[in-house]
Amino acid sequence: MNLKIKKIALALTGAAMSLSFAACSAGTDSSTDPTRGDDSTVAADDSGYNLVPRDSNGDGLITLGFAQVGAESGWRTANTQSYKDYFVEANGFKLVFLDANQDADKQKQDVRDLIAQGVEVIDLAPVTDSGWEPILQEAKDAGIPLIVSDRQLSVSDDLYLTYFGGNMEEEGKTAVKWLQDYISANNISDPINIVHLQGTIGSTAQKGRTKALDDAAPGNGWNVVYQQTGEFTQAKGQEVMESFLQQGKDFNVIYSENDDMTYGAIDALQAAGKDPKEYIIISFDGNKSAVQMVIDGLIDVIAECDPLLGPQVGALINQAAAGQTIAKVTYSQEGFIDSTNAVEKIKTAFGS
Ligand code: GYE
Repeated sequence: MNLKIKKIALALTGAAMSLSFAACSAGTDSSTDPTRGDDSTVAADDSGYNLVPRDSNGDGLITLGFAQVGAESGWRTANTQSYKDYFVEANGFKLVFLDANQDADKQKQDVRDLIAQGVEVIDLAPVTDSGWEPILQEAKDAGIPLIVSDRQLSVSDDLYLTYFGGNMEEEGKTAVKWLQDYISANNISDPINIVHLQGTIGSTAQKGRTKALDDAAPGNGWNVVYQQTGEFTQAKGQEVMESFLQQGKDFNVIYSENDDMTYGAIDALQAAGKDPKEYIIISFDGNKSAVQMVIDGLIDVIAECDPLLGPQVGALINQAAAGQTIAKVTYSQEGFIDSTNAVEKIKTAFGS
């Protein structure tokens, strides 16, 4: 039997939900005028990495080779579009776009292809975080600066120029703190049994969000009754949820590491004749349709993750090209969306 704790729970006030965010400001300035191609503008960063983007072929544009993860989610579609919109000639760029189709091995070949093509800067949004040292060293040896975006890497930081994107563990902590606050504000004493849909295993988006829940569950007395990857896709999220439902254990919370898997999980619940409103549903990203589901009471909270990185990465490239030292790591500004702010948040939500 489901515990239906959500049904008895009261809406939280904004005050009870005030969380502190560890996000740093991007601090970028797209108005910077790059001094492209002038060797005097090289600035070494703290790690000793001293390659900066430049117009090495003198065509007046910087060619960015973007090694993208794939097209698995609404977040990803919005992320790709933001690069395609920003990295255009009118902004001083050319874009070479390669899609790894969520395949970590293919993506390593993609980066090698970008090096062979002689692009002037590489942006790598890594599928997974490991095995990158040789390829990053090859880019460095070829004199091509490399930016890591969206997901981080477990490599020494003297192998890349900068990281720009979300702080995945902080996003997970935001979600976990929301659940703690919700439980205490509503005096919920029932056991908390969590279904955990994970993202692509080995991506820092999965590792950080999973770590936050795994770290918090024992101390809070929460049981994670199912934990499996849904690979950040709606279809897989639905399939995994269907198999959990068939196994028949009780649960009252769903912690789903992106909106697309959440849509799939909700479809699976409904197909099994269950009412999603009777579960506490926690999601990540903040697509417009997911924010609408918060307004409709289907999703309870979304830990935000900003996909619109193109202009912000562009500003960092321009700053580095102008010889300014840029931070090794810059995290996006991120919060959460629940019933207290969804009506406001939907006005600026990304995607459809
Ligand atoms: O949350 C998910 C996507 O790496 C932050 O990847 C990104 C994640 C995002 O497929 O929807």
